[in-house]
Amino acid sequence: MKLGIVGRPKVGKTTLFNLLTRSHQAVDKFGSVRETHVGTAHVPDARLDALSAIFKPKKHTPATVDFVDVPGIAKGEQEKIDLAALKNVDALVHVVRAFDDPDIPHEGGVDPARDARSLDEELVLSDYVVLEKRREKLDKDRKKTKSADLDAEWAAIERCRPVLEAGTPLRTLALAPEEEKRLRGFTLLSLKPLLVVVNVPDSEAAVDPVPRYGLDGFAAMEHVVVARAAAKIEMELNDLPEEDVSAFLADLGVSERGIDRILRASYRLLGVQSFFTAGEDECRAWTIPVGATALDAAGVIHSDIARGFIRGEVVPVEDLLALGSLAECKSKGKMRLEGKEYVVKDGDVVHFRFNV
Ligand SMILES: Nc1nc2c(ncn2[C@@H]2O[C@H](COP(=O)(O)OP(=O)(O)OP(=O)(O)O)[C@@H](O)[C@H]2O)c(=O)[nH]1
Ligand SMILES: [Mg+2]
Repeated sequence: MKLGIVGRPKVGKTTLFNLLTRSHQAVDKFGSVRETHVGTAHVPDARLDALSAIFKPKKHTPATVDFVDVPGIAKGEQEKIDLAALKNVDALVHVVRAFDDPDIPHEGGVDPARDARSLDEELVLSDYVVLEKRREKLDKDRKKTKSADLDAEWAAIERCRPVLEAGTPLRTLALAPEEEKRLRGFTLLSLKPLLVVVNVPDSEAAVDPVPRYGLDGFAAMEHVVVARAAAKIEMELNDLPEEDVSAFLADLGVSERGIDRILRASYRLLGVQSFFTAGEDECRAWTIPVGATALDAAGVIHSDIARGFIRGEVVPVEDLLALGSLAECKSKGKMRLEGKEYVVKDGDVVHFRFNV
């Protein structure tokens, strides 16, 4: 899973990237370093930590999410977007600035809702340009050769065109799988699910409920989730010893760390969840779409396991943590044997039996 961090200049994108991936990329008030960063976040999961406390495995492997942090997109500079870096991202994280800092001017003043809307316009324009280029080429090709493939691609592009011309993001369009397939090769930014992260001032790190910042309309859109972070102060927590972090958070009155909140929101946005494998060798969290079957889950671990699938031995993680061992779960009737079609639940601990 990979997410691209985008936004206006100097809104805290790289700060959020550092927070999520525990990196130390330079963030700075004035300089404009146009750099793209890539990094990996470990998805925090207390259930996996508790499994490792029981099994004391040689390896403890959290789920991961990759992040790409691209340079700021100034107003009207949609053509400078680093499309190559965003090519394969599953979703975009749009950082909007709600913190005020007189040293860091922000074009037009701080206004998260306006920024959210106007960046969307930039994404729409980027997609329009990408598709228009392709359409011109297709038009020529279709005059030379008759091909069902080219026709299908043309139809998919024609479906998007009026939507983009109306200034509407493609994520609002319910594309048929066939259309989606035809468009997959292009980096269509407004088609990606969107996580809007409001970068709030420190004073609001713990304010509940979070001030809405006029983003309700956004939050109500399909394939959009709004979350908040106090990126700078939360990033600084990365460098504190773990035992000081809880005390610090309690002082701030914050119940959930920014990284937890953002990654949870990303999971929700992308419709994914975790299942676990647990044993003395390794305790590991895996990411699968909500609704994935046992066979799909087996395939995420290894194609051989899917190929030779016999059955899954499934225990809900809560039962395993409460009873303390798989043997205990088995004797108390908490372990179920499930076939290929079983729909895996969030937090299932699964052991696959297979034969290849
Ligand atoms: N007060 C405050 N300052 C922040 C916050 N987040 C970022 N900053 C500051 O804003 C400045 C820019 O932060 P960056 O993370 O580099 O912003 P960016 O969006 O990556 O900037 P560009 O990549 O240059 O567009 C730095 O001085 C940060 O310390 C925040 O939550 N609160
Ligand atoms: Mg940056």
